[in-house]
Parts: sequence; C-alpha cells; structure tokens
Amino acid sequence: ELQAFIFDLDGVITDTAEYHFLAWKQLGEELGIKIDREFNERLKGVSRLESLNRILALNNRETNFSLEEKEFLATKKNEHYKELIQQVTPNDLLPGIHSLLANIKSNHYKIGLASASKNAPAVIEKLQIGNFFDTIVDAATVKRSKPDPEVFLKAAEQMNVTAEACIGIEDAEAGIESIKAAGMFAVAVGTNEALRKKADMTVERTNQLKLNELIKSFQ
Ligand code: B16
Ligand code: MG
Repeated sequence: ELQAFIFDLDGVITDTAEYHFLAWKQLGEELGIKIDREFNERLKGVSRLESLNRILALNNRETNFSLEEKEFLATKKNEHYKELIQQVTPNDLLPGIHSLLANIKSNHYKIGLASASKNAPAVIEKLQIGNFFDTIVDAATVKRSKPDPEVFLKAAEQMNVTAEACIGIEDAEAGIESIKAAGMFAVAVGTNEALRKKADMTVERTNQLKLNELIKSFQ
C-alpha cells in the first residue's frame, strides 16, 4: 500500500542545475577548462567532488590535484553556488509542483526529499515549501551517491515506511537507478529515452505529475 512520496530536488522541484552550471563554469574558466550546458547534463545528481573529477577529466587533469586541492576547488565552487541560490524564490518552483505537494499532503501521504545536494535545506527554505516535508535526508551523511539506493532508503527509513510503499520521483538516470535499486516505484520526469526505459512511469514535464495518476499506476 502506498504511503510515501520521495522527491529529488534539482530538476524535479526546482531547476538549480543552472546555478550549479554557472558556478562550475566559472571555476572551469579559472582552471582553463571550458564547460558547456551539454556537459552539465552529465553532472546532474552527481556529488560535488565527483562533479569536479569529471570536469578535471575533460582535460585529463583529475590526477594533477591532491584531495586537499580538490576540496579547496570544490569549496570555492560551493561558495559561489551559495551566493547564486540567494536569488531563489517560490516562483522558481517547477510548474505543478506546489499543487502536487499540497495534494499529496492533504491526502495524508508522507513526503521526503532525497537530494544529493548538501545545500538542499537552504533551497527548500528559499522555495518556502519546508512545511510539506516529513523528512529531508542530510546529503552529508550519505556515503554512496546515486545510483546507489542509500539516499532513497534513508528517506524511507526516516519516515518509518518500507521501500515497497514508496514512489520515488527523479529527472536523472542515476536517480532512477537509485530508486529501482531501493525497490521503489520509479517515476521519471523528462524526455530522455534511457530514462524512460528504466522508470516504471514517465512524464515529460512536472506539470503532468498528477496524484491520481501516480496512485493508479503504482497499483
Ligand atoms: P551540492 P539532486 C544534485 O542535486 C545536483 O543535481 C548535482 O548537480 C550536484 O552536484 C549535487 O546535487 C551536489 O550538490 O554541491 O550542493 O552538495 O539532483 O540530487 O537534488
Ligand atoms: Mg535531479
């Protein structure tokens, strides 16, 4: 029986990917590495340090830096990112998300957040939707990033529900893999063919996420 919905943040609730992109792009420029929006797609759902490694790998430089230097660079990117997300307002919620959250809540299902971002609580606060969430997984406590199921399993555990009673919603391939590996029903948002194949249900855009249809396809 369905008991909870677990959301990804970036790409499902709001589009912070653009801010991550701008912050990585600037760091890349300082290192002489050019990053475009297409490459940025490959950073979605990927942790901060792993993102940096993928960027350095563009110029075969991932082994040129010590872990300490990489942490310094990642922190620099994050300081810039934190500045950028100050601009986030409730207007930045993706279409249909506010009413979906309200609808889920009034039907007494639980709601969790399974984001890889350590900045997720700050973004949720800026969007003014903290009241909808029964739990937000602290990304700093997650050892294995998506596609590992850890973050989704943690969200379920923190809400006292079993994985089989959860619907997970994601926009990234690694995220859908994570939901499936957790043993949950996976809903994908997007048009990517690989994403559709791995998910149990797909919508192209967030405003097509309707509670009654999600419940129906879960059953
Ligand atoms: P931070 P999600 C992910 O969020 C982003 O998609 C990814 O681009 C980012 O690197 C990651 O969070 C870590 O974020 O540097 O803020 O800790 O899609 O899992 O909500
Ligand atoms: Mg995402």
